[in-house]
Amino acid sequence: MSKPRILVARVIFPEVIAKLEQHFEVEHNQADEAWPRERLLAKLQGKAGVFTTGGERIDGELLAACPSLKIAANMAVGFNNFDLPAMTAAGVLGTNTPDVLTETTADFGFALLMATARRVTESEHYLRAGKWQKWAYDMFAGSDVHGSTLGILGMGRIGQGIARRGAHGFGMKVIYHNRSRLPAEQEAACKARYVSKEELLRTADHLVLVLPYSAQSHHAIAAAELAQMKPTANLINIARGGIVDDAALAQALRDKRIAAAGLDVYEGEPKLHPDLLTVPNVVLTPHIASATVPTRKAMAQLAADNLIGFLVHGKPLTPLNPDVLQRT
Ligand code: 8YV
Repeated sequence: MSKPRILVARVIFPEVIAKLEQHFEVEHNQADEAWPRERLLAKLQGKAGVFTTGGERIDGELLAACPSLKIAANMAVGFNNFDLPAMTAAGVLGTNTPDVLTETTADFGFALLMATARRVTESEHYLRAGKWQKWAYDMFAGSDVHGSTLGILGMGRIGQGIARRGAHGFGMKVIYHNRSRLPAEQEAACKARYVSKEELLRTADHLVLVLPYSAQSHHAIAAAELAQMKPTANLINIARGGIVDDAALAQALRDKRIAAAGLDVYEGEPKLHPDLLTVPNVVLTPHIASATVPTRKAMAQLAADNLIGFLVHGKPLTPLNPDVLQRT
């Protein structure tokens, strides 16, 4: 019997390709660049599965053009690149990679928070530019992390990981806002108190965004929300571009409406709003919150195991629209 055919849309670990090749006939994008949409659609013809990395949009148009497709396996916990209702309607399964990246991503949230609060990159640029000539009482004086108020918007697994680090590691007072309140034992584990979004904005010293992107969370932080924050507050976004209105944020940073920001994700990435590149009080990283070697390997393995689980054994590990399973 011939093996099912799958497409791997981006370069990934050779050992993961080797594993997939045991079960599938694999076509693998080996170029540095993502395929343009038209090329992706052409490559998907006759494929039963696609390994995506979060950058490939799986929507009604693609599904109509690629009727052989049965599963899209995202190497990411976020799946805003999937039109899940359209996938469910077309009988196409979507899978993501939860859990395996939680602690690594929470670590990075904290790294960005610390770097932003203590002006790490701004001071390094100053030093590298040869500008460090003398001591000054206020040179790169930032904000304290220990004992401050940590605000978290979006309290899923990663949000709770950040809360635990803040509460137990840095003695921070943790407040959060989420679509729904956590059960009491989960709140206790990360010493977090549920507050309204308005209170969160008004009282957080460090506000970390960890909510999924959707039409509802689009520009959840825009000019009006930034105006409610303390002028001494720092904003950290490790969630998705589009949750923050980047133009409004750049303006708020320029006007010192808030102290600083640490950003890993951007509207329209990998392009950035040009003003973010010119304001000094922002730490910028290129969407690397989950990027440690072990975690990226675990994510790739889980995406591959979802393809194998579903197409070979009929049992994906982390399905997003399990309704499809009942129908197949
Ligand atoms: C990935 C992410 O880097 O998991 C997510 O949702 O944003 C990141 O971990 C990215 O999507 C590449 O797969």
